[in-house]
Amino acid sequence: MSDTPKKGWFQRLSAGLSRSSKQMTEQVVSTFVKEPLSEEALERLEEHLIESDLGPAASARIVERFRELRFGKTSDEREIKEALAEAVAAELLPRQATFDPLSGPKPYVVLFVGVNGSGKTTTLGKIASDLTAKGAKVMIVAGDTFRAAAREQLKVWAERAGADFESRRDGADAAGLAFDAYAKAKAEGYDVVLIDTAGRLQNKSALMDELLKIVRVLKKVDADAPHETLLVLDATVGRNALEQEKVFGRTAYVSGVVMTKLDGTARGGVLVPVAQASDAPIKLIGVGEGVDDLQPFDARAFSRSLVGLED
Ligand SMILES: Nc1nc2c(ncn2[C@@H]2O[C@H](COP(=O)(O)OP(=O)(O)O)[C@@H](O)[C@H]2O)c(=O)[nH]1
Ligand SMILES: [Mg+2]
Repeated sequence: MSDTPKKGWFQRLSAGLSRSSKQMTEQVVSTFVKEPLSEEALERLEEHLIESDLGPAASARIVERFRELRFGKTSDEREIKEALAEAVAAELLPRQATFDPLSGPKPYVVLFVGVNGSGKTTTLGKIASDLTAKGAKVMIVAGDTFRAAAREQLKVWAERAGADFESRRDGADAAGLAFDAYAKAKAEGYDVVLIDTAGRLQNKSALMDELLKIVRVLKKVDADAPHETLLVLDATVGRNALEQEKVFGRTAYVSGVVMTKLDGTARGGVLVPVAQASDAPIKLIGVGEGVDDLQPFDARAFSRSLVGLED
């Protein structure tokens, strides 16, 4: 992930966020060019921020900050975008953190949680490939035991990454599998254990019980495990991602958020209210389905790209 050349990944992020940035800045920016700040234009900016899923609270603060940065100035398009990017970055900088499974205890256990379709398995697969490329000994655990297709999809990622794969038959107890796999990983000197989970939200309490049971049995092996619980959220669902954060954030001991599908969505702005609603910081972003399309979250770069600025 972090080994990808910076320019390449920024371009991918920008290409991905171009629909968000168009929606947010195209009309708005032109109303500020060569004009002193007017209340009307500021109001329009606030509306566009809210329409871009940034939410009312963050949008109001961004507009206030933008007003301070721009006060008394007439500017060109670039300066306006710079001021807007700075205002968005001020919201996000305190909500950024790094994911570094190779600097913690071994084996470092990472649990992936989130609703079906959010990108858990894909994110896990990308991380596995990145870690094995760095020479780490990686075990992947198919904790989504309900669907054979889910297991197969994960197995393909494991093979591609050159990671070992632990699974059980349909409907097996996910916690039992997680416990045995972790014990084995410990005995056999693995660096990282990546545990996929089911995401059926039709029965919220059953899902949460299952996740908590997995956490409980992992703690029997090591009280500090799981060392990371990543909540995977899909940006394309817009403000629904906030609801999902509420459901999982409250019960699942989330330590980091991954925002996926920031490529090609007009709703990338939702990362801002999610970052602020969540107790856990944003750690990674997904900008495509490919193995290189997972990136460390960089608040400043994200903000620049969101308003349509280049690196
Ligand atoms: N465009 C895009 N698609 C993604 C991204 N992450 C995951 N996906 C796709 O989203 C779909 C659901 O992902 P999956 O990992 O199976 O979700 P899960 O049900 O949470 O395990 C798959 O088709 C993935 O290829 C991303 O960052 N960008
Ligand atoms: Mg899955």
